[in-house]
Amino acid sequence: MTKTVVAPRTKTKTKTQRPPLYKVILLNDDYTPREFVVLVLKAVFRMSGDQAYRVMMTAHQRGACVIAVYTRDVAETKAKEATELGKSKGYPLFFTTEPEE
Ligand code: TYC
Repeated sequence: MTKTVVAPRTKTKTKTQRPPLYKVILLNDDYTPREFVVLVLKAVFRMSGDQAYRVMMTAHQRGACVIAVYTRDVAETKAKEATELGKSKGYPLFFTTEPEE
């Protein structure tokens, strides 16, 4: 009887591990001036004036708006930084984070 020799698989498949992403969400409130929200979006999230205005208006009309997705650390730091900017002026402006499905 002849034996069939099967060569072992030698190729390794490398799977890139990507970190889970988190959404930063802007919440509407009745007190923060629109221009201030735009200013914060431009400063913290590096948006253009146009982008920032549209995001602000979406939150204003719908109650909330997803701004961007980042790794957990970056999302939490930016949300905190932006919320603190509002707080420093006495505004209730609030940014939160949520894991992306
Ligand atoms: N609703 C605020 C106003 O009428 C403006 C505003 C928009 C505040 C979006 C927060 O996330 C916000 N002055």
